[in-house]
Amino acid sequence: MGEWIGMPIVASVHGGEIDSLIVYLHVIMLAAFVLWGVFFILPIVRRRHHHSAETRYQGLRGWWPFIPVGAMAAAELALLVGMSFPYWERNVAAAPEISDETVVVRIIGQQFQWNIHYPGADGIFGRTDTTLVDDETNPIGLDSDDPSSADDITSLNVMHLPVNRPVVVYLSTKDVIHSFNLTELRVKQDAIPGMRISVSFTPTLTTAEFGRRFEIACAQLCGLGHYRMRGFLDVVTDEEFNAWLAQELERSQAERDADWLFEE
Ligand SMILES: [Cu+2]
Repeated sequence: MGEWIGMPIVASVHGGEIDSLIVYLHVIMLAAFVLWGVFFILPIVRRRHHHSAETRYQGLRGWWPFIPVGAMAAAELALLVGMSFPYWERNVAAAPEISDETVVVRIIGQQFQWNIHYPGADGIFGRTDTTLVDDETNPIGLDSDDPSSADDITSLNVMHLPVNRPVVVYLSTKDVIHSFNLTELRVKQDAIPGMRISVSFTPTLTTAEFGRRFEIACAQLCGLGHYRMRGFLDVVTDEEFNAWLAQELERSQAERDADWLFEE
């Protein structure tokens, strides 16, 4: 439906619903524009044609203007109660459902990059600590002494996700407010200091089908380097995803080993 008003292609399960809401809102606003236009212009035209008409100062009389006003209010209320509230309840307010299928990722915004953290094969995120943060070697402050850290994967500005599997992102930020935005997946969520916010979605279109990489944009002006706070999302098949995880694990571990050698 979104293509009617020039929305970008939809690449997630919930995206169509968001687009319908936006389209309905535009239809209502168009109706309001036409209705109010007529409402204001009609008296002017009538006045021009009836020179004998007297100006009345006591304001509008009669009940008929309440019809369009009431209709408009009813349409907006229907959209809010019938579509927005149920959508919010299902997709935003409800706690994320995590099954064996679910891919869980932490994303930590920072001026001016997206740090991406996968829990690895054990499914448990290693401990992180702000005192361990090193902007060059350990931007998320992963604790190498925690056994669950050993298979964790950290990646900078590049996220991979398998197609058609539910994703839960735990979004946080190291400094100011950022906003995690995947336009084609209709995902946009502020990252707020001191909060861990979950975002759920299911990608339905692979990067290959889309024809180019999905862009992770920061949708909140977050400082001088905001324009370059840009990452990429590759949606791939399950096999490609597992191959990428294996390769990234090797890279992450090699990088960490190098850092530990350096520290000694
Ligand atoms: Cu930002």
